[in-house]
Amino acid sequence: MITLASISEKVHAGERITDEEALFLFESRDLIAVGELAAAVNRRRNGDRVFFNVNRHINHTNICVNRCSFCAFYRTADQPGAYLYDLEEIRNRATEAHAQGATEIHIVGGLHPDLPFDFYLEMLRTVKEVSPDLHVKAFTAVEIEYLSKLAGLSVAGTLAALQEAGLGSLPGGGAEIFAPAVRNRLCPEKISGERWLAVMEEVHGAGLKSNATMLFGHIESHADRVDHMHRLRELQDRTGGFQVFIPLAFQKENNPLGHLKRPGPGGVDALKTLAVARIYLDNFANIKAYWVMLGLKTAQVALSFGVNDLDGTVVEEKIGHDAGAATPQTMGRDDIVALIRKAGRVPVERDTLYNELRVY
Ligand code: V47
Repeated sequence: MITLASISEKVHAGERITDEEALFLFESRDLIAVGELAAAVNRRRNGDRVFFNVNRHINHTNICVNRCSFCAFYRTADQPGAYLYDLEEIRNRATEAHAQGATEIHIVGGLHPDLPFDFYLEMLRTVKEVSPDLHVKAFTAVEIEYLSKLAGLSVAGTLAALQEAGLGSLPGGGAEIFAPAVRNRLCPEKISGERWLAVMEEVHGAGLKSNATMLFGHIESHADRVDHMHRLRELQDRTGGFQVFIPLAFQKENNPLGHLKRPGPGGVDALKTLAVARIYLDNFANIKAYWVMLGLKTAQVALSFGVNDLDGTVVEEKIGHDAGAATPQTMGRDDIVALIRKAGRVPVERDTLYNELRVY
């Protein structure tokens, strides 16, 4: 019989937990016990250290051919509010970020119906021209698949061209929920979960690191979350290319899914999800609390529930804020350091590839 004690014994012995055990943890009403177990796993790996980075997000366009039901960000080209940055606007943002000490530019955007492949290469080159030291983490697996069609190249060929132009690693977006029954309701036009994973396998095969996300707190079940993490753990066993797992808390405003009276996850659900992820994903080095979607207070408390990474300064965030996120657009380096210190932990500034830059 599965009990909290039997799971705890396994985890303390360094053994991997099963899907059934992960489900048991999700269904447990003992949030504190689950959190303590996750905190113990994290303490063993990372001690008191909590990572953050100084970064800037650039969402170059919100024009998108995929009309995902959870998304408040996308527009069709003729809708009010549709936008596309030109290379000058990209350069200005990268220049500003570099002046503010950013080490990373995080670029993702909609699947624009008629930009040439060259635009994407130019975007990367533009950032690298601002400073070759800026790491460009860009394009989800969904965008990579789209770009490969656009370029008429294989995924490997597309990645090689993007790398040549300055691509440094990939963010983890577009994963949503892999289970087909849910995915078909969330984003029927998006590539399948299997394809997302296959593209990431090629990304890792090309020697690039990536992140992995899971959009939670909408129509998915606990079993769907376990299935999602199962597929990630399995791929990670084969490639080791994922740097961090990032559960993204669903924001409910201005999107059809929210209008179905889906309120998004509460604090208890968010903390439990991060904790179960820390316990289950034994081959992931880092678990990130993305403060933009979680809220600052929940993100801070998450540091006692297995989390060792808070993302970064962000600066300009549209995807969560268009969907009603109540957090600020940005946090200064000092704000993040204070937030971590006030949780009794040690702030460590990292670069995108998790090299330590400075201990505060
Ligand atoms: O794929 C869209 C999500 C993702 C909503 O890799 C929403 O370091 C909540 O992936 N409520 C993009 N989430 C953002 C993302 C990300 C963010 C920060 C760091 C990293 C990283 C990756 O945002 C999308 C989608 O899953 N999203 N709409 C919404 N209403």
